[in-house]
Amino acid sequence: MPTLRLILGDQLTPTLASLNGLTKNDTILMMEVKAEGTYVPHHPQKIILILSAMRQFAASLSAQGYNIRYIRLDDPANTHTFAGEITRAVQEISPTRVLATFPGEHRVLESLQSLQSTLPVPLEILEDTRFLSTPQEFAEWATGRKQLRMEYFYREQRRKTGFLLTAAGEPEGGEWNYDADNREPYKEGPLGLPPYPTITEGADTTRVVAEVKALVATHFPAHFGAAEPFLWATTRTGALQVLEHFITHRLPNFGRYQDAMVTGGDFMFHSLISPYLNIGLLTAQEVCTVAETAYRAGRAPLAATEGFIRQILGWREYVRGLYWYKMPAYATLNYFNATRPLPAFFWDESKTDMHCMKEAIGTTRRNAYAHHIQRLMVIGNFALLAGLSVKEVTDWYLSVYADAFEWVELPNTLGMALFADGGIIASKPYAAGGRYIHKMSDYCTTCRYNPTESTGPTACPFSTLYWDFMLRNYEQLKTNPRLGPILAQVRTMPEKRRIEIQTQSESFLTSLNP
Ligand code: FAD
Ligand code: DLZ
Ligand code: SF4
Repeated sequence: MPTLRLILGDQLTPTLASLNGLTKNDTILMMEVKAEGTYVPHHPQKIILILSAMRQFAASLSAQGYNIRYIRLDDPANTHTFAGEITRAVQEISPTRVLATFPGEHRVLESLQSLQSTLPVPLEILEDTRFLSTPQEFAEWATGRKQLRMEYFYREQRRKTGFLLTAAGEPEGGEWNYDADNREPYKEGPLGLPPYPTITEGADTTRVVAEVKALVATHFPAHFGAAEPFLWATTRTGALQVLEHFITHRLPNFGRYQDAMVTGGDFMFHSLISPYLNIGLLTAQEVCTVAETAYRAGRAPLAATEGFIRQILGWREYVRGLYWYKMPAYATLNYFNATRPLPAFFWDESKTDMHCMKEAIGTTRRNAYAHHIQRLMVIGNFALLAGLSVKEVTDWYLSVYADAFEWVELPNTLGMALFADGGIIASKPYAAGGRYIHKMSDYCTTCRYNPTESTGPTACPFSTLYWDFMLRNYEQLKTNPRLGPILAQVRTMPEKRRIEIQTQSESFLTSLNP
């Protein structure tokens, strides 16, 4: 009974559901297709990472004697879509059935579902068991709740999985969440930061990555982002090295500096493992286990370890649950009706004088990476305050980060950063003026703008836009209890001041898209 088993580019895990019960009569289908590289213009490093990891994952299965039908990007018969390649494989191999694992994007699910009615054999879509929770579990948790708050979902996941629990089933140290001990600014400058992890993967990897780089340069020549230096691991071996480097050199300070930003500090104390988790080279279970083991061995403080595990067991699982619970309608939400086109400097940071934006977009271009607070409180905050088009912003995030797959990107961008879901993820918009960025970074000290000024020739655009945002969206925000003190200031703002802010804001916003 030969089965055709699909492995998509973010499903590179040996325990994948569609590989369950694999025999040497079966065929595994892996496809490099142009449509997946262009539905948004992915950063070259993201494409290089995925295709290089796919090729090496296929080679390891092939070395174990399994049949792989591996369609390369430069294969002349390539139809360049998943649907085209699955259909072609079924025609040529005549399997009795096709097995797929639940994909990471709604559009791919739709495409697989429509194939179910056109293929001559059954196509089964199996649960993706690599996550610590299921969409069904999330839906049961969410149904009937007035508010969906990550913290409560996370506590249930802690209880279920046992991470950081005492023998009596209580949270380790007595608290579920140690955020109060975390999140300091960082004062030492980039020289005090840990080095980038050394990744040693061997000659085969070097050869594969070089081949793929050449292919990507030919097939996707105009995409935003530098292909070199390519910093990512493309095998499980390399991904484990990055994880170990994090545990030793970064985890002890992870919580403390989780929200800190410093000029030249592209990676701070972050783990850099999101691309590996998202394409399947690492699993959430093993990453949380390794972090907990480090804590229990006295290698990391509880606050840092809990903060790190919360990002994976809490946020990562929560946004996935929410994505599948709310899609496809979620992608169309636009609470503030934000429609302003993306300014050109999102594709070229030399076109802005805002130092914080230069740093955050610069690391994005160089590394296909920006750390969380750059994504949320610099770029996302700017997009929120400036009323940038939700669709353009979410497409931008989906294309520029090596770890971006819609199940995780969309709730974070549309929900957390842009508040376009009206408060499903966040209880208030993550809106902040220049003072917040000044507190958490050294960016403002070398910026031509002044974070404490919201009007005048050196006013920080974040500070101007912050007040303009509150004025502009007052009606939609006025019932939000968490914004009470700010909105009280908006209500009592002298008219002269309001006009100054609105005039300055209007001229700044007009200058974004000349
Ligand atoms: P660390 O800071 O070391 O965190 C450890 C791990 O926790 C990450 O690897 C990630 O798996 C998980 N994690 C942390 N925060 C989140 C979160 N909010 N949601 C889900 N998982 C989280 N993450 C993605 O994986 N893909 C995306 O496309 C993505 N887009 C984002 C867009 C915006 C606007 C924002 C605000 C956040 C986004 N995030 C996304 C979440 C987070 O910023 C990244 O996971 C993180 O920066 C990845 O770097 P790291 O591995 O060094 O993370
Ligand atoms: C992002 C991406 C790219 C650029 N290319 C491929 C590819 O050629 N083949 C493939 O299987 N996957 C690719 N991916 C990842 C897919 O887009 C990913 O499987 C979906 O986003 C998840 O549904
Ligand atoms: Fe950014 Fe404003 Fe600070 Fe300049 S002054 S770095 S624009 S927050």
